[in-house]
Amino acid sequence: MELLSLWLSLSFVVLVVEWRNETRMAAAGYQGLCKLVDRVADCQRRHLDSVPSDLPTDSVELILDANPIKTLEHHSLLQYSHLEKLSLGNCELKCIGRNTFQGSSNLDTLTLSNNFLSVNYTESGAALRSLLGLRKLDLSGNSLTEDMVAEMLLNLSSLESLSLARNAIMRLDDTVFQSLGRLQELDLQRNYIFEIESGAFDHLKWLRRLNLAFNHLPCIVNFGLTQLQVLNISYNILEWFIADSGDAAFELETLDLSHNRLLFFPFLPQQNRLRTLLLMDNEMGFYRDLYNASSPKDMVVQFLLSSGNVTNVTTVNLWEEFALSDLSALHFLDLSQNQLRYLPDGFLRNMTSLSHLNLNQNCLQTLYIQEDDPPHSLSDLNLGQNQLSELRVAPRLTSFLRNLRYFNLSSNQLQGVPPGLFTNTSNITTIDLSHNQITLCPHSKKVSQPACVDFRNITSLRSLFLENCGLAALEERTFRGTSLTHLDLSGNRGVLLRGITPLQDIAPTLQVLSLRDIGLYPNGTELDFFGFGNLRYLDVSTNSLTSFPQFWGNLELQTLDLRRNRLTALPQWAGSEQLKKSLRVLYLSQNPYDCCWLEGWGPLHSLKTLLIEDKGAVTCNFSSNIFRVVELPENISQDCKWERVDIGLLYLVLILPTCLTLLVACVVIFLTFKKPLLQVVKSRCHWSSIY
Ligand SMILES: *[C@@H]1O[C@H](CO)[C@@H](O)[C@H](O)[C@H]1NC(C)=O
Ligand SMILES: *[C@@H]1O[C@H](CO)[C@@H](O)[C@H](O)[C@H]1NC(C)=O
Ligand SMILES: *[C@@H]1O[C@H](CO)[C@@H](O)[C@H](O)[C@H]1NC(C)=O
Ligand SMILES: *[C@@H]1O[C@H](CO)[C@@H](O)[C@H](O)[C@H]1NC(C)=O
Ligand SMILES: *[C@@H]1O[C@H](CO)[C@@H](O)[C@H](O)[C@H]1NC(C)=O
Ligand SMILES: *[C@@H]1O[C@H](CO)[C@@H](O)[C@H](O)[C@H]1NC(C)=O
Ligand SMILES: *[C@@H]1O[C@H](CO)[C@@H](O)[C@H](O)[C@H]1NC(C)=O
Ligand SMILES: *[C@@H]1O[C@H](CO)[C@@H](O)[C@H](O)[C@H]1NC(C)=O
Ligand SMILES: *[C@@H]1O[C@H](CO)[C@@H](O)[C@H](O)[C@H]1NC(C)=O
Ligand SMILES: *[C@@H]1O[C@H](CO)[C@@H](O)[C@H](O)[C@H]1NC(C)=O
Ligand SMILES: *[C@@H]1O[C@H](CO)[C@@H](O)[C@H](O)[C@H]1NC(C)=O
Ligand SMILES: CC(=O)N[C@H]1CO[C@H](CO)[C@@H](O)[C@@H]1O
Repeated sequence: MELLSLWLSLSFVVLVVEWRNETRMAAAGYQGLCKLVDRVADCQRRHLDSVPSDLPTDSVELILDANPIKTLEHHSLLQYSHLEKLSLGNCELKCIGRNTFQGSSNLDTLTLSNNFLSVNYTESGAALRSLLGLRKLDLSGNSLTEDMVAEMLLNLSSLESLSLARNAIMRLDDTVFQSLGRLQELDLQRNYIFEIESGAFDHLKWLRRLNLAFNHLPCIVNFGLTQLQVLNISYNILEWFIADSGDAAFELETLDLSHNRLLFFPFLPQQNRLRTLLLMDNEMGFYRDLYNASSPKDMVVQFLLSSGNVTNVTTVNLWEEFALSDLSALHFLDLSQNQLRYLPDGFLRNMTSLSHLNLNQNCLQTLYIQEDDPPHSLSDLNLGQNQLSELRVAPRLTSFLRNLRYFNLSSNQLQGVPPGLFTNTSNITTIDLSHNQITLCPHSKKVSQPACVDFRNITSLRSLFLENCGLAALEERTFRGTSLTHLDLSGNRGVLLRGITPLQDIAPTLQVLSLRDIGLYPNGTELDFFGFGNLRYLDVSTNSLTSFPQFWGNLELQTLDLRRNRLTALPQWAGSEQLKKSLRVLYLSQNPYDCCWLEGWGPLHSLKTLLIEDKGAVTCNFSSNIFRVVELPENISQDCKWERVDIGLLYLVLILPTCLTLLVACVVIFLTFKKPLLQVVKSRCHWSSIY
């Protein structure tokens, strides 16, 4: 018995091996143009004008992209009856013969993107109709109109995923997709759709993902696709988005309405599962403050929807509708680049799962932080580029913002932040206060400065951005108790007036340091980076350094930015072997280098590990001309040599004639004035007229 089973299993192994190697043999025997891997024939870009007939007949996937196959003939695929995937993208395909797929009953995925199937869509459509098991079809980029699409999609009832992106569809009526009862994913982006008739998607009972991005839709009214999970209508010209006002439960999880012209917060389904709501780059605002709260009747908009002789009226209350929808599942809300001047009272309160809130680039003027508003779940809050002049916190609020990790307040008009704003933010890692006027709290507690900011002891803080904050010279211990890795102090002139010691507390952890335009001394002596063992990126551009800073200690910089200083000579790397080894990227341009002081260029340039990012822009001066260092004429360095070696001689040559002339002149003058004397002497001594 055991013997029998052993024999059986052995023969099974042999059989399997033989079967497996049969296919390999077929592949091994193949000598054609294509690449064969595991029953996949890859024939991309082989200049084929028809489907090769010498491929293994049991191939399951055929990739024929980018070949000039203008028509697919009836017989082309006959022998490949195992085919499951066929890709014919970018093939200049104009026509698929109607019987082409008759033997391809296993075909599951068909890619026909970027062809010319609009030329003979009747014939090609008839061909598709024989694919009874097709699940995935890509017809993107074929210049198809809605009528062509309607015909080509007839009876493709097995389709689950369809791409019609980049075609010429303008309207959708209720016949186009009527046979696609199993469709789950539909991509219609980059067409010219300006109208969708009601009922166009009614047959698509299983549709989960719909992409209508980059079309010309002016509004969505009575949106009722309850089963949809992802809807993308970004980059249209939507002014309204109004969901069915009934209380049907919507499955919608992701709604992308960004880059439209919405004037109001969208009227969302009351019951939904929205997790992601993207409303970036619209023209939204809240308008309640323009009206008297006592007269809510003024805030009603009525929509007249007419279809034939039937006219429906939809009445929308601009404030209440928003309030009614349940957004308790919302995680991600992007309201950036809109016209929000304020957030309505309690706007965020019921978004109890909200973790990311982006209000960047709006017109917010004040923000009032109250109990549960914003919700505790918030971890990323971006309020950058608003007009915030005041940030208020409800009194005795202690536990707010406790999950906050990222807080961006850059480019506002803040003069300070509420005292203790950061005391409870125990998870915060990133704070951006750039482009606000702030004051750092002084050490002595006696001086009371209510609006000052204190970063000390925020142990979780890693990245701090304080560009252009009008900071005075840092005191010592300003960052004590933090483990900052990124620090930006750029644009605060004189912030390191007392040297770099205020940064000593964070020296061991600091990795990225920006000291752009802070008025560093010309000689850069205060840049003593001893102990900054982890510093990898240093920006000292836009200062007045006249010589390459001496970096002491074992600094292992990888990126160094020296642009816009007053350097006249290139770095010589003396005493910084370490730097030479570690440095990967260097910026040098916009310095007044002297063309005769470029000895450093050769060695720098030849360092294989170093990239001089702005190499082409490095210039130098020679006798008031400006040259690009990379294309410095040979004669200039000659001139420099000559100039430097013979400089003494030059002076001598220049000065000697002058001196000689002067000397002669002196002698002449002397002799001229002394002549009478000589004569006197002569006359007195005329008795001894020896000559
Ligand atoms: C489409 O192809 C069929 C079959 O090849 C042909 O009879 C018909 O004339 C073609 N139509 C056009 C518009 O090219
Ligand atoms: C579509 O399929 C139905 C039956 O399933 C058939 O009656 C009809 O003729 C088909 N239409 C086309 C255009 O093939
Ligand atoms: C919506 O479509 C646009 C264009 O393809 C894309 O950039 C964006 O990421 C999509 N949105 C979502 C949420 O996937
Ligand atoms: C709002 O109501 C107050 C009194 O309640 C009134 O004085 C004021 O004029 C009203 N403003 C507008 C714009 O109607
Ligand atoms: C008008 O409303 C009725 C009932 O709510 C609805 O069946 C019909 O489809 C609507 N018509 C339009 C054009 O929205
Ligand atoms: C609309 O017009 C059709 C005929 O065109 C008529 O039968 C129907 O009763 C009309 N409906 C209404 C609501 O007037
Ligand atoms: C927030 O939710 C509570 C109860 O969950 C509800 O009573 C209240 O009306 C909601 N507020 C808003 C603004 O939706
Ligand atoms: C903060 O937002 C501004 C735009 O408002 C952006 O430029 C900056 O990179 C953001 N800061 C951080 C740390 O992401
Ligand atoms: C915030 O920190 C607390 C402990 O300090 C931790 O329990 C919680 O998970 C953190 N939250 C996030 C979002 O990291
Ligand atoms: C920071 O914490 C240390 C010890 O935990 C404490 O001694 C010091 O007073 C704190 N400093 C500030 C400014 O809170
Ligand atoms: C560097 O410049 C500053 C101010 O110009 C000066 O006080 C300091 O003595 C200079 N240090 C050296 C070493 O030249
Ligand atoms: C399992 C097995 O025997 N595989 C063999 C199939 O044939 C190739 C050569 O064509 C061998 O390398 C494999 O070991």
